[in-house]
Amino acid sequence: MREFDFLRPVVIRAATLVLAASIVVLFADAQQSAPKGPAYPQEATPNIVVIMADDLGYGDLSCYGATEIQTPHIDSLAASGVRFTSGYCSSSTCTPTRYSFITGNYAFRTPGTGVAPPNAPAIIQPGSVTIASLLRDAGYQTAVIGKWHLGLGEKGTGPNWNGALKPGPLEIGFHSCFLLPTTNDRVPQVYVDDHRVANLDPNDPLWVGDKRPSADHPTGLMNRESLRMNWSHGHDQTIHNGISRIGFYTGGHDARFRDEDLADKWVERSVQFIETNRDRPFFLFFASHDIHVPRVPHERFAGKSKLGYRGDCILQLDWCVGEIVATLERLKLRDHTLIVFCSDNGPVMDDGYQDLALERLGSHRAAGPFRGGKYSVFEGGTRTPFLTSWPGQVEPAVSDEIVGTIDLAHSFAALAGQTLPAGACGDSFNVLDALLNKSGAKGRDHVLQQNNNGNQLGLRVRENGRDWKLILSPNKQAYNLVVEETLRSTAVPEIQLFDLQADPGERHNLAEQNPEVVKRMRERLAAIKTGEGSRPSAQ
Ligand code: NG6
Ligand code: CA
Repeated sequence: MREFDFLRPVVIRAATLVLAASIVVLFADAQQSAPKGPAYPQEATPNIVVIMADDLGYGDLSCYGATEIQTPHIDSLAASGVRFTSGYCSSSTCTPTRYSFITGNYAFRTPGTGVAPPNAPAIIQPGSVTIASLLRDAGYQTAVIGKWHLGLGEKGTGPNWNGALKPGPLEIGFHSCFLLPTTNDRVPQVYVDDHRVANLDPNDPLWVGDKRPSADHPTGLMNRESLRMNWSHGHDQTIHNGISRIGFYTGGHDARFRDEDLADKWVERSVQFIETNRDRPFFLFFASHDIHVPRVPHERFAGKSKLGYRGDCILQLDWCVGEIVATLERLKLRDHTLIVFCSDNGPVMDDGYQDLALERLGSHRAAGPFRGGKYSVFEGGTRTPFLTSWPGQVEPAVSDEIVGTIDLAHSFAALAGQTLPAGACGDSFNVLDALLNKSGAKGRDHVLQQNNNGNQLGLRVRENGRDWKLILSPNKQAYNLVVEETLRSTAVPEIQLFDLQADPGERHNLAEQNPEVVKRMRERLAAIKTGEGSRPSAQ
């Protein structure tokens, strides 16, 4: 009866039995007139929390086989639910994966959905059907907290950093947002609270640009010896918190955050959101910046892993998951909440800073058994940790069904009793039963993987007990190295075909021996590319 807690002080102050009795009557009345429950049956509309990690690889968690690092909170989430071994994000970089997660459409269909620069305008147009708008229309309170990286502001002008920052998440279905606007390595290092930069002093306006603003503006290029974390490629522009970034900015000093505090802030705001909405269905997109560069964990995690800053940030991410789960438990919401844990792309070691990720790697294999990582359409780029947990509703299991972040829009809509408007979320499959591990439930029969701008595509097809993987690289160039190597583009054959069961590490190109399979898969890929969407009409 927590909704009547506010009556307690009144009861204590009640001096007479008469008053106490009248409160009892009032209380009974309130119970009588209270709605019988939310508009949707409790069982059918759990709260939904999507925790999306940044650049976390298949092999980065102890529940996925890592031995050099322990992730107890994420492991217990896995033990309480389904651990997918074929869970995907749709791209091997951030912006396109997030675009397709939010819209249910493959990013390659929409030009301009590659990694967004600091002053990018909103990439998803106001009024679009999104995972958030679908759940909002089903009666959910919706919020995104953490990394956005899908642009803010009008086309043509981009973000109005000193005014109203819109359109953005609030114009596409989120009731509230608290954001890192792009990435922690892109300027500016400020929080966005709904439509405003938080704590911005109007007398110290924020300027963001891609040209050095003045001759005396310190940069990582000119002041390298002053940096606390050196850059290795890119990241040599404006310096903040002793670390140089991508892009330039001035002003907004009161608004600037410390990198060390980001994780705590996401958790603090998420706990507030959950507490505020404890009595109604909510959807929280918890978009962690961990373990993206620059990897700057809070002091209490620094040096706590064997793997250097990269490992320390994994510990920090694990802590965040533990805090969210603990909050749900404290509020007795755990059995009424579906949690999905995923990543936005595969792992990378040196992504532009000398943070010893490669040097401290030891025997850790961030992409697990897979080849490639971030930027790649080998499995390591898009096959990532993927967990679902809903105690009492989802039987714990390990599942090899194929599911992806792009499917969450349609699957959650189904969970909340919404039908998709015509033409919406055209690449999002309803794999709800597979996500909930219903007996005999099937996931996808194929999954498409793209690189940042979609000029390299991979297609995995599961047919007759086989898992074929086709990779088309029209430019014959790709970031297709194993993740333990230094990132660079190399020459690759235009057509590659792998048998994922026999060769999960994608080492043996079978294209020449299997022309029929290549032909069939190319036709299938062409059909997915040219159609408006790829969801079968039966879905
Ligand atoms: C690249 C950056 C990389 C990272 C990536 C986006 C350089 C040299 N590299 O351009 O550091 O920021 O973009 O990462 O600048 S993502 O996870 O948000 O997609
Ligand atoms: Ca990422």
